[in-house]
Amino acid sequence: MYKAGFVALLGRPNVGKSTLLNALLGRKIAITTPKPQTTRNRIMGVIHRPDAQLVLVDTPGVHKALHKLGERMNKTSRSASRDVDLIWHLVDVSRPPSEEDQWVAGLCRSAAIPAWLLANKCDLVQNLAGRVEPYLALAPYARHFVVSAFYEQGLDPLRDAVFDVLPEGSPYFPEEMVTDQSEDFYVSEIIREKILDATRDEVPYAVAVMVDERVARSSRLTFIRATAYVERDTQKAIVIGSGGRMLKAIGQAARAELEAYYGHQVFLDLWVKVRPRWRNEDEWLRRLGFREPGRS
Ligand SMILES: Nc1nc2c(ncn2[C@@H]2O[C@H](COP(=O)(O)OP(=O)(O)OP(=O)(O)O)[C@@H](O)[C@H]2O)c(=O)[nH]1
Ligand SMILES: [Mg+2]
Repeated sequence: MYKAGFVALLGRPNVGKSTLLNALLGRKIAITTPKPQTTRNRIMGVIHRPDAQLVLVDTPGVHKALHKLGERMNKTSRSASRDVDLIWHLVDVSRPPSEEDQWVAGLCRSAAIPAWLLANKCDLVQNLAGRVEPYLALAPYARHFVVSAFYEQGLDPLRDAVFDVLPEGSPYFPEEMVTDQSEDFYVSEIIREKILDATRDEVPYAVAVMVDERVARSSRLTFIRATAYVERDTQKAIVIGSGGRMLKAIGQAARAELEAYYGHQVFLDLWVKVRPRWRNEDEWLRRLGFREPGRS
């Protein structure tokens, strides 16, 4: 009997959804940073077993949207919650529930799909039961698991439990497929991750990265030209830094990770440009992979 199914990772920003996705897959497909609202798109990761296929769906953190980008991100999470067999509501158990956690609980309820509570970052707390209780009060979750995605604690029971409940069915994706994201998207995300790591305040939220060109110049060298867009000249000056030092450091960090990914040399030609108010621009959001808003 073959089993296959989808599980959506839902939660407020920064609780560790993408870290958990990477940990369960055993490789990095989604970027993670200490800054909230890191993930902007739905990212699928596929785990293959001889008798089963589990499709994990990482989503943007549910938050109070301040512009169209935020609205599209929330909508992405909302619609991802409807098309799955199971929802994992991830929480940061080292912090008390917030209004955003209540919204996520509401999403789980309205999706009418079974949901489990995943109490993440358990490595940060002592009195676990006391910390989990307020979260369990948010919604009648069928089960709950205490995990540390970062330190990979508690993942085996979770894995066993989820493969147990997968519905019978044929595989959704071919055996070699690990993620649905394109190569250019992955490359742009690695660059964005390095920009998020290097900047603070409003800059991380105002950055979008697009790959303009990516070619294998030889079997040992990939050439990539990419542009980081920000909304203001002041943000551009921050990303470039004095004497271009910040941009150079960002480029070096991204190149090092891309070289490890490709297993050969990468030449990264990284530019910074201003695109005022792109976070409210439909055409731009479409280019970044967001569909036009429907009525749902
Ligand atoms: N101590 C600790 N830190 C964790 C754990 N899981 C994730 N983190 C950290 O929490 C931060 C946020 O992790 P992400 O995986 O990016 O969180 P996310 O829920 O995907 O965030 P968004 O994409 O913004 O919604 C990162 O700095 C992670 O290293 C954990 O189990 N323990
Ligand atoms: Mg994320």
